[in-house]
Amino acid sequence: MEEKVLISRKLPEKFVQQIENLAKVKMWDSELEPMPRAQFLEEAKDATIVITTLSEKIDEIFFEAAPNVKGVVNLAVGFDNIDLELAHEKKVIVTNTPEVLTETTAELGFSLMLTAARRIVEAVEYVQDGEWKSWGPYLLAGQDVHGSTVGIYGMGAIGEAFARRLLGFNCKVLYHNRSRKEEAEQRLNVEYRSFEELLEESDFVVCTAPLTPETKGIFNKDAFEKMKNSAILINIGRGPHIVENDLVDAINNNEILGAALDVVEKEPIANDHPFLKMDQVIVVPHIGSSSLKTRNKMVQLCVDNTIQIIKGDEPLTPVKI
Ligand code: 8YV
Repeated sequence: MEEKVLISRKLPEKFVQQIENLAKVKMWDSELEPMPRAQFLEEAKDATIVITTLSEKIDEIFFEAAPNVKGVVNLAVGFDNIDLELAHEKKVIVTNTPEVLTETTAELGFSLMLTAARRIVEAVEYVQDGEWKSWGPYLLAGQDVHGSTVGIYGMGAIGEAFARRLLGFNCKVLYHNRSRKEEAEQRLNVEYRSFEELLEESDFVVCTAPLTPETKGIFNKDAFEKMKNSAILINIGRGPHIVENDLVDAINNNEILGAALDVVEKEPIANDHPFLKMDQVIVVPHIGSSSLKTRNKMVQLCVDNTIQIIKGDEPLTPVKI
């Protein structure tokens, strides 16, 4: 059967060419606009492999619409957009982009932590608005990261990369993970805590966990009540980890100090979302892995996985169930 590859987002020609040598390629022509669902399903009809982003839901309806599909190549390390069990049942290979984005994503998380702690966004706006009239002893006084206690929720590769960055900051680093990682505790000088203890003790809580039914909504009213009033929440995991109304209330009621978010429940965020009116909340548009080098590596990994699947070989980074 002729291989037909559907690419749901416009990618640079130098990558696409590598697939075109082996298969017929159809690619959506916009980099920023996602492919409309109906069109995606229509184009997927005769595809054997689809290269997808987090914008495409790979669910029962997709599999019904795409009976010939044998590979779903996701341009992301996370795969919460994909019904993995169903893919497995249908013997469809799923791949993701681990490792290549670990350091870049941790770096964004780290910048969000520093930015929120030192109120950089407010400070820039203050200057831009012409409000800088004099020096003040407590002008835009923020929080120190050095010497603080940082709690990492989710000690996977990105959690570890985050902890590694903290080694130079003289912080006490706590973590919570599904399973304890004793070897990492030694190597990274981090201490295991229950989720509740982590919330109670941390000045900064950083979510790097994957989204699962167990982690969805874990940062809710109960969690915010346990956190310090001076704590800042950083989310580089997935939006639905946080119950957003509860976060708005927690900040407005001074239960926690603020939040810095790379991800929100519904992306893109609505223009009238309450977060956007709050000085204590920083939102960036899901750019965790967005450095030029890393995005190129992610795309190349997708190309390599696609080529492996076309050739009938084991892909480089399959998502195993
Ligand atoms: C990306 C991500 O920013 O890989 C993931 O799971 O969330 C990030 O790398 C982006 O979602 C790529 O589609």
